Amino acid sequence: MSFETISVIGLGYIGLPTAAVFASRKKKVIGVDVNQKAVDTINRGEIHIVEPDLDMVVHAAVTEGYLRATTAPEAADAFLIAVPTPFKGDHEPDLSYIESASKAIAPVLKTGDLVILESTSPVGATEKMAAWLAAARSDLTFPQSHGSESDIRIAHCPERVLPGHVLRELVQNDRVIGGMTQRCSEAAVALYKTFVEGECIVTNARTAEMCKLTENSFRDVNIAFANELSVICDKLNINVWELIELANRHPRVNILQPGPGVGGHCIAVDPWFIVSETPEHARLIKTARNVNDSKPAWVIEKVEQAVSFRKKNFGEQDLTIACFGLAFKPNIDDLRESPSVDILTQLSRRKLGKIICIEPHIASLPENLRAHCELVSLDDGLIAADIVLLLVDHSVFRAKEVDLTGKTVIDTKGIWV
Ligand code: SAJ
Repeated sequence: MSFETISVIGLGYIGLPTAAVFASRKKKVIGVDVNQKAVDTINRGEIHIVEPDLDMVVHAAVTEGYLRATTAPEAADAFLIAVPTPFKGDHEPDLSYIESASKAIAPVLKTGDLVILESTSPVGATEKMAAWLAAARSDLTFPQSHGSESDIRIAHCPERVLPGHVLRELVQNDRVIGGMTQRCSEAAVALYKTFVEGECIVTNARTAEMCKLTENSFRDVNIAFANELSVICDKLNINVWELIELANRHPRVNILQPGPGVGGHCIAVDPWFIVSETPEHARLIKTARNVNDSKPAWVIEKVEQAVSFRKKNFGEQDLTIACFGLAFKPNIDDLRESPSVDILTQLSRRKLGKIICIEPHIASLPENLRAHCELVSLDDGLIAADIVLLLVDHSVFRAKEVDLTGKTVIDTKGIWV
């Protein structure tokens, strides 16, 4: 099976690196995105997202002529759909981007083409995608009606890469390949073998969908355990970090780290796709989500208590609250879906004092945060702070020798306590 031309639909955090890696293996790649600005940026050999080294790979792919972006789908031998799958207000998955992408590529499909859904999806989404494609192209046959003999092959192959390490993990991670038929899986394996050095393990589409949701739910449940422990330990006056370190010395215990909440675009979203399908049975998964989602409110309460304590006992009025770290996790500059941003915004609304923030990974604050606080350097933040609120365990914070005399410290990551 040879795939001369590969089309990637959705040029975001997963689609663009995937397109670039195929192109770096000298495949002709057509990237498709509805965002004209993103398309123009990529065609200039630049990138619109933040991911280490991606700029170089995209620049090389575009200048060597292997990668080209467009807003209108064109014929290809394989199509990878990597569009967002957010949830709606009630935590129900929103498949509208997959539906639009399917309807957009349907007119250019031809016999022998492979369509892969890469977006993290609720169980059954690949079958829905197949149905949308079939409805649009009655002249072609699909696996749901014609099995292995179908004109079009369809599979779900979820991405599992860690933001910040995408280019390495795309190549090295094992890949779960869930074809709608054996032949679909074989085609998908052949495609991924272009660059995947990990194993390509074959299963069916529903299991592949559930596998991705399970991986992120597993992590979410384990982080919730750590977060719950941190709240319990605070009540019992026990240092949770010491506790976890001790417990983890047991050969079969491996507790994760508590924090200000769970951010990012995956772990806080994907477990809901299981809950919404099986609400009566996904009790633990749902509780874990709620435990993690309630952690920012707990942190805010701690700050409120600290402010009233200082006002009452020291008569201080103009307190400065310094928030250390805004990114959704350490050593990255990605502020999207960050619990720290949520905490900072809510603190400023409560008018508890002057809010300043320290985020060494960004040069300036995004527009929506400028009204709430000022971005200062690590040293200036440490000098100005009455209340030190540590929200992200960036390496630069860990490495800093800090003198916190006279300050109230709320350390959600346990590095300065
Ligand atoms: N976090 C904690 N305590 C921990 C570990 C993480 O509070 O011990 C927090 C982080 O600070 C962050 C959030 O959890 O706010 C998520 O961070 P993460 O590093 O656990 O995960 P993501 O969202 O960057 O990437 C995850 C990965 N999934 C798993 O590790 C199972 C990645 O492999 C997936 O590809 C990605 O989701 C995705 O796209 O689904």
